[in-house]
Amino acid sequence: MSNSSRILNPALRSKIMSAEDAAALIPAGANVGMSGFTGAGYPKAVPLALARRIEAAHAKGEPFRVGVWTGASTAPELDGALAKVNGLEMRLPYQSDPTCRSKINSGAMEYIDIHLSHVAQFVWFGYLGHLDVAIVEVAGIREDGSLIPANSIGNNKTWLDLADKIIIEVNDWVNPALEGMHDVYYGTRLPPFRKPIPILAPGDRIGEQYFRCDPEKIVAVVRTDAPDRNTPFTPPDANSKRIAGHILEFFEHEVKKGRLPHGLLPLQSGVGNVANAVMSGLEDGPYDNLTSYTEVLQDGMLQLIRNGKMSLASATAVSLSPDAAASFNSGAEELKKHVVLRPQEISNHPEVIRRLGVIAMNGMIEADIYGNVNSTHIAGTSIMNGIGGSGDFARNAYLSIFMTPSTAKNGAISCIVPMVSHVDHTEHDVQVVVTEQGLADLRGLSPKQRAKVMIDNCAHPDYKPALAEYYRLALEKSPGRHTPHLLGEAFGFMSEWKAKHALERA
Ligand code: 0RQ
Repeated sequence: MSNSSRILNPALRSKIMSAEDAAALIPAGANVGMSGFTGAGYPKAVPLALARRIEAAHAKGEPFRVGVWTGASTAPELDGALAKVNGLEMRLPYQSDPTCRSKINSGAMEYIDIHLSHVAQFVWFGYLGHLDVAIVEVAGIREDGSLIPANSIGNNKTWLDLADKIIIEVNDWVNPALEGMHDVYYGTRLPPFRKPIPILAPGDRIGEQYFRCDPEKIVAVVRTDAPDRNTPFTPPDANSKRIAGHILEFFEHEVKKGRLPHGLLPLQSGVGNVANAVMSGLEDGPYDNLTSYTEVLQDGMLQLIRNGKMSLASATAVSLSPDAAASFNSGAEELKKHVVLRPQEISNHPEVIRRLGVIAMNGMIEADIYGNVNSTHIAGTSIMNGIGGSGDFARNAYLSIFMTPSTAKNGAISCIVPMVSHVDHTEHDVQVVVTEQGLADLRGLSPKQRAKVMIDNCAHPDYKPALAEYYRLALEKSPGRHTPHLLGEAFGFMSEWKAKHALERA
């Protein structure tokens, strides 16, 4: 299908222009809501043109920065390009771009890390200020001006509803057969007028296939033909396979105990090596008719659908390797029976997650001996990516699992620590911790009982003696014995490893 036949509304066809002309419509200081979620469905041309405009303004000594709000992480053409030219005043919610990360950590730009289910409602509540411009990638524009979503939905509905001006990118690369996969819910209201979200099963459709959009607000339509940024697939390494093995054994145990049904419960899983290893493990496992209620559909889940092991996946975006993306694109027609893409405030909605009884599996940076989890900060001060949807799922899940290799940086740092240097998920939201060493089932345990299981089952043998010694001393000298700690020493313990790591790197 050519771009012109993707733009069926005559009034909007007359607004087709270059990315440069569209970027010229964005004023300095604007808050810009952009589409994009884990490298899928982000605008490919206008952010790059905006970055060039900002660079030119800076060369003339004119200040020019914007606030950028998205669904989640995007790509070098968006976050990377704008961060590189110091064009970002404020960025929210989740990012994973190296340039953006280094600007945030050097203090050159502001970043707000927000639960992904909170973003849209915070904008509606007026917590984040006014949204001036929306830039949204779509698969096509229908005759009546409604928009066919692309490979992610994220916060696009909110951006289109609330922005003063809208720039639409129509991407020819997206398979038009995607039409019908989306479910855009228009039933959300502001308190006190909210109603239950009527999703009773992961595949329930409660909304519309298209974005409604006031054509009067659309100031530019830009044509593109460019693939999403897809992360190459790396086969699971030995540690990921071991972590996956512990989780699958645990599932079997839970089914035997009658705490999980035979088809398990809807799965949520992050992206990356470990998540893919768990999904590969499920392929050979005894479970059929699996479902997921998750944020992103990654390679492993797509494979489970293809093999008939997973009947339904609900997400807000795809996050695929180039091969899987090609397969997703070509198979869109068939996949529509098995995949629903929703706005992120619905894919990550606490009410639905709690009702469906989701099994949440997320990565982390470190956990402490009492089960508090740090997902976002290195050594307590530098951001890695952000909390993403992990908090939406962890707090409301039927079973909340966090996983990591037991050490980082070639063994120089233990990921099991006395006290986490930053808390994203409190001990109350963490039920199971898994490393390649083993699995700590923290359910029903007091803090002191948890400490023993964490050290025994999850810590690396190189760090087990030091952790056990810390705990022994804390038990002896801590002023309170409910959650024994030696506040003066808890972080000193880590500083020692970090100093050792710095020495090794020097
Ligand atoms: O750094 O790349 O410089 O080597 O952290 O660690 O082991 O590659 O693991 O890619 O799975 O990421 C928590 C960041 C894990 C991710 C986190 C260093 C390590 C490496 C990455 P290098 P790995 P992963 C659904 C849910 C929050 C969002 C979320 C994340 C880098 O899972 O962002 O869960 N989670 N979303 O070397 C120092 C430690 C370290 C450490 C790891 N203890 N100390 N460095 N690293 N542990 C998905 C979405 O929301 C979209």
